[in-house]
Amino acid sequence: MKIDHVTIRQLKMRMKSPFVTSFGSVQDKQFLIVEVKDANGLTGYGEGVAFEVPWYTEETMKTSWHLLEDFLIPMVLHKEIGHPSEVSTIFHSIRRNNMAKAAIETAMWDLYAKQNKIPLATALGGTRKAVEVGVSIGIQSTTAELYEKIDHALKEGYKRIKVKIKPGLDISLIHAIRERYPEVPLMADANSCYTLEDLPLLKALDQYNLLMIEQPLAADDILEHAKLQKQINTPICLDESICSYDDAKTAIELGSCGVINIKYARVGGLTEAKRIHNLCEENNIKVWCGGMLEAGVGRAHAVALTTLSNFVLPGDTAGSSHYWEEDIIEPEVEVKEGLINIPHEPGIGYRINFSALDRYTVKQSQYS
Ligand code: OSB
Ligand code: MG
Repeated sequence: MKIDHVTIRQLKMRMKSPFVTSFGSVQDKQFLIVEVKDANGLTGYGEGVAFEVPWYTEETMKTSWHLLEDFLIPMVLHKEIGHPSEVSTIFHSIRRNNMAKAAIETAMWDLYAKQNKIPLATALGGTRKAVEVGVSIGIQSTTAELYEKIDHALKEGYKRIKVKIKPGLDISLIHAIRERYPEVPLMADANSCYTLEDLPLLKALDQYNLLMIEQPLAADDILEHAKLQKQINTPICLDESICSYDDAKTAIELGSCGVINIKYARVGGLTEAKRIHNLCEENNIKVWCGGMLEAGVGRAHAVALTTLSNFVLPGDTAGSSHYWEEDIIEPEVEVKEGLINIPHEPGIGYRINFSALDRYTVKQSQYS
């Protein structure tokens, strides 16, 4: 395959409600959409999901734009590439910057699947016809609001509830949720805000029958997570710590986790995500698909990835309407009874809603 034209767009989309974590809040989400085009005019799309502020990983939307424009696009434009799985190898000389890499790597996967007239899920080797999803609920100002969000998610049929915790809003919060929802499949995401000094508190969470605790310690604390996992019963799920196949290998060998949240963008694209998925499968580590509050393009890639066999737990890829008044794809990603049906159309399987895409675009550049 060969691409002759690339467009980067910066979009600004307002979320229905702000998403709050221990690091801050986002409501007007800015991110990138990358379009790659071949000589026949076929197009593939990818989403650059880095936030404006580098709280989750070191990348930002602006660093992604810089990496794409100055390094990554020139490495693939007008080059003959056998298969999209080669793109991550081509990018090997560029360190990290995984979300920038994923933005164009996923677009190449979409284009490849369209060129071959197969769904992206099939191109990736996925077999599921539908995937299970849960929701991730940000920090709410009051418990009443949290209950309202949980009630709504359960009514919509989501398969599990994830809540964000932070120091001062952890045991009391989980306790309150368990009082009201004793049986709901529940997990907590700490986004790296504890240290091993918080061991008593993390141990105390064991009594609440959580499915897992996500990323309790710092991103580079893979060793400390192994020490923690030996002392708590709740399975640890790593998110921020796993940015590559090698990170996953280290975590598995050390016993740092029982579960890995795979986000294709955090690991540099679908190819690396699949390698990590396979490694976890061989080592009995369960995986599920995380989210980055994506718009439709990024969401469609995540949904396709989730069709691989070891995605055995519900993901964070809720339906479009959970986040947006109007998404940039048609049809939107829809969740029924906690399931997303995998589209049959070639590529990501959803069409771009160009009228919405244009309305949300605040800046764009073309490369050919
Ligand atoms: O830690 O999984 C996370 C959102 C932004 C950044 C990091 C995380 C999250 C979420 C929400 O938990 C996932 C989603 O709904 O897309
Ligand atoms: Mg997380």
